[in-house]
Amino acid sequence: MDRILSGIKPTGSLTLGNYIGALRHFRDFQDKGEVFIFIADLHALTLPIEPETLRGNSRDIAAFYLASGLDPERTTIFLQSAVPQHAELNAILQNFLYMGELRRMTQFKDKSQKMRDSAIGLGLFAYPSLMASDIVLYDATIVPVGEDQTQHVELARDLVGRFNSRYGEILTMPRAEVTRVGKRIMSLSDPTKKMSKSDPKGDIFLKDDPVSIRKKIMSAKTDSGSEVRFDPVEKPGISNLLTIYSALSDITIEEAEKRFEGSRYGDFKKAVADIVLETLVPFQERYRQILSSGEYLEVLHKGAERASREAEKVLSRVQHAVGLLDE
Ligand code: ATP
Ligand code: LTN
Repeated sequence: MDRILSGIKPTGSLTLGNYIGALRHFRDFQDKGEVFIFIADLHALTLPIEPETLRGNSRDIAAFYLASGLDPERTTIFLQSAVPQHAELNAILQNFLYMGELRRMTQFKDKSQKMRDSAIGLGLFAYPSLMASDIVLYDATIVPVGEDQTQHVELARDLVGRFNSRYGEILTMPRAEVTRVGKRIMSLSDPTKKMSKSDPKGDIFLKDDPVSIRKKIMSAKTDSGSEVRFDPVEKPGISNLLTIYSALSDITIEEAEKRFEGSRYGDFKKAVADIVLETLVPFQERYRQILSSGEYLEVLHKGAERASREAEKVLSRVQHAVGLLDE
């Protein structure tokens, strides 16, 4: 049976990109194997963040997980920091990743680009080591993520190969699973850039009110010409909206193109806004209700207990393999 694991870091308010690329798929995996979904709060500390913001974001993600249909009876939902084995395993596995390969990580390059060396935290550089630890700690075989995270999963795979060739078959080999449509949703104001919760220009946030969601979509940057056609190079804006539309209506891009053949940009945008709101409005209602009832607290508590029991098994295996005394 597959073990499925993924997480989102509470660095900001979740976007439509997070929803389409990651969150909406988690629920479907519940029928395919044993699912572990966590809030990567330790990873959120890799860039400066206010304590209250971090706490609020973590609560929000817990509520969004439940609102998206994750069933705590079937899925283990927890905070990364509540399971100390993540940090313990990382202390061992970080020795099997090398400076050269960490330096090549696109996310590190993007995030550290505008920073002075003296301001870049070690945790940002070592981010993929903790992420690899998250993955192998649960013997995960499938890791559902958006495209931007596949490089980290590849590195985790390298680490598993390296570790196992030294110590035997100790760690389980994971693979990334990326959604067919919507693996990289772009910003609405600059469709050449990824929609990202820490760079909020032109983003749709899952918490936005319906009026501003519609406004953002209606004023999304489009391209010259008037044809609704998928062409990410010549028509990045329209292509991004087509991707959002197809992902949320569960049809192919070609089908969506056909549906809007001959439509004007304005009518097309209106249809995109309709489908986004149809999806998000009921979702937001569930989210608000879960947050005010506080039911997520009990879920996180039980989740951490269950996760910790599973994590301990792998941690012990690794500690023993590398020669740490375990009697
Ligand atoms: P940050 O801006 O803090 O780097 P982010 O918005 O990129 O955050 P993450 O926490 O890194 O979000 O990602 C959570 C999940 O959402 C990951 O699986 C990631 O691949 C996916 N994801 C993030 N942004 C997008 C996007 N624009 N399109 C599709 N998937 C995305
Ligand atoms: N880096 C991921 C969050 C994350 C994650 C993981 C995802 C941390 N550990 C393990 C999948 C598996 C991100 O930014 N979304």
